[in-house]
Amino acid sequence: MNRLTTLLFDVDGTLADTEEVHRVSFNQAFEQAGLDWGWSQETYAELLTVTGGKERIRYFLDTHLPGFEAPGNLDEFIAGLHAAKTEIYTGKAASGNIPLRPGVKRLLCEAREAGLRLGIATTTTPANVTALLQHSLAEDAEDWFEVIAAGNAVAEKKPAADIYFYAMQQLGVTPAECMAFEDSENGLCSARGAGLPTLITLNAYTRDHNFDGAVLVLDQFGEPAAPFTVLAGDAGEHRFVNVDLLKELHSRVPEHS
Ligand code: XBP
Ligand code: MG
Repeated sequence: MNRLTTLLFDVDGTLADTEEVHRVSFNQAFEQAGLDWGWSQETYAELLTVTGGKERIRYFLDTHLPGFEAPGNLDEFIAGLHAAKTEIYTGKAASGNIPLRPGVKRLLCEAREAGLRLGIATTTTPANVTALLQHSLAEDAEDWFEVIAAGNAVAEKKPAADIYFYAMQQLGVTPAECMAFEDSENGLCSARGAGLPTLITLNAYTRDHNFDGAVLVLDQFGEPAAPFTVLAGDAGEHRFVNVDLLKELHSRVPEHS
């Protein structure tokens, strides 16, 4: 059995409940551009099936505004909107007002103390990761992760497995020594596609997703005084995610899986 050496974390929805902040940032960027496209939570839940902000805007136009005529080149128009949205989002993250989800900071600190390697595998724009880590985790938090695989680092975004393959290649590790942490069906599909055992912490936007194939599905990582709820899988006597639980889950993973 391979030893667990590396933890690979998704960002949006996993480290922090960020999608509401993304949604509001998209809407503010549309308003700034004089567009009345305001995305409701219901619309955004549908659009979240497409990962990547630029791809999501394009999907919105294709499915909701097929007759839209961009002023000039459509790709450039979308890229401009997305850059404005990223500016707004990173400004919000820099305010420190995006809290990490319960147990995230505790688990990351425990993992570092236990000598586990940390990486990030996310679809979001790198600037968003920097702003969240620096202002919600620690000023030097980017240094906690040996690789931050984000956004356009790969050709195909989640649910394709590219971002996880890229992160493992940068780390020089095999899937058998890793565990992935995700919040969505696209994220699970990506991590499983790269052969990674995956722990899910769902959220309001992903509650109804299909998490078949996850090693454990929880409502959150939990804290000693605020235990998690197990929605699928077996956490034994554990009441919050810690390194011992991760090593126990990892030991159960068949070699070939
Ligand atoms: C979530 C995404 C991102 C964010 C928006 O990424 O799919 O597109 O919703 O960020 P993950 P951008 O769950 O993999 O962290 O606008 O920068 O894409
Ligand atoms: Mg996510």
